Amino acid sequence: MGNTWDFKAVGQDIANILHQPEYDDGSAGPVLVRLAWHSAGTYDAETDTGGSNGAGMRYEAEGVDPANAGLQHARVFLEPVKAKHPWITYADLWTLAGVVAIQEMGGPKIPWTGGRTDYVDDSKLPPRGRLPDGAKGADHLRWIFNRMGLNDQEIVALSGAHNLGRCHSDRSGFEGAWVNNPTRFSNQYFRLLLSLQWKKKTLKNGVEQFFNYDEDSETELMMLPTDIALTQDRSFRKYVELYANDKDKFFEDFAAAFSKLVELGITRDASKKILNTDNEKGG
Ligand code: ZEM
Repeated sequence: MGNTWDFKAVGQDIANILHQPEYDDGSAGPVLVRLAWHSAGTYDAETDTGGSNGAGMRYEAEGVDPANAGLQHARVFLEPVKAKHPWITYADLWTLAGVVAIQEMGGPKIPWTGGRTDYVDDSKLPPRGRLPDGAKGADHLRWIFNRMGLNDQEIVALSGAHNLGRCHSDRSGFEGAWVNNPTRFSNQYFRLLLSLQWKKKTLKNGVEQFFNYDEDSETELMMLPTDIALTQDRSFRKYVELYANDKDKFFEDFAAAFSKLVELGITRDASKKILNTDNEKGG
C-alpha cells in the first residue's frame, strides 16, 4: 500500500496483539473495547463537544479521570501498532482497535471509517462526569446516552458489550466478570440477566453490586446496578428479552450502535483523500 493509509494492515496488527497470556483473561480485547467506548462516550450532541476526535485521553484532564482508570493498559498494548504505522491518528487507532477486538472475539463486523484527527480543539474538550456511573439506575442511563443522541434500544444493545471483560476493584471499585467466558462476544450477558437470581451485596469498600453463584461453572458472576436496571425498566427490558432470544438481532443492532458511537462528533478533513477506509479486518 506504500504511502496510502492501509487500515487493513493496522487491523491485522491489532488482531496480532490481542493475545496477552499474562493479562487478565489472556486477552487485551475487552480493555481495548472499553478504550474505544470511553474515547467516544464523552460526546454531547447539544454543544457538539467530546467524542473520539482528538484522542483526549493522551492528556491529563481526560487520561487520569477516575472513570478512565485502567485504560492506560489498553493504550500501552497499542503502542507497538502505532510505532509500526505512525501515520494513523490515535483517535482512529483506538476506535479501530475496539472494532477489531470485537470481531476477533467472535462478535459482528462493525462498519468503521478512518479520518479522525488528533488535533485537540480546546473548545471541544469534554468536562469530566460524562461517562455513566455503574452504581446508578435507568434515569441516569437515559440522561447519559440521550445526551450522545442514543435511544433506549441503543443503550441496551451497547450494554451487551458487558459480555466482555471484567471489573477490577482497583479501577472502578466493582469486581468480577459478567459471564463465564469473558473473551467471547455473545448474547450470554442478556440471557444471564434474565435467567439467574441476582442478589445485592455490599463489598468491603462499601460498593453495592449484584452477584450470583453459578453452580455449573463454580464461579461467581456479577452485574452492576445499571445492568440490573435494564431488567427493571419496562422499555429497557423489552430489548433485553429481544437480545436474549435473538443473537443475530443483537449482533446486528450492536454493530449499528457501536458504529454510530465511534462516529459521534467526527468531522473529516475534506481536503484529504481517505483511502482504503473499508476496514476488512474489523468492518
Ligand atoms: Zn462498561 N464498564 N459500562 N461498557 N465495559 C466496565 C467494564 C467494561 C459501565 C460501567 O460502569 C463499567 C459500556 C457501558 C457501561 C465495557 C464496555 C462497555 C466496568 C468495570 C464498569 C464499572 C471497569 C473496571 O473495573 O475495569 C456502565 C455504567 C455503562 C452504562 C451502560 C458500553 C456502552 C461498552 C462498550 C460498547 C467493557 C468491554 C468492559 C470490560 C473492560 C475490561 O477491562 O475488562
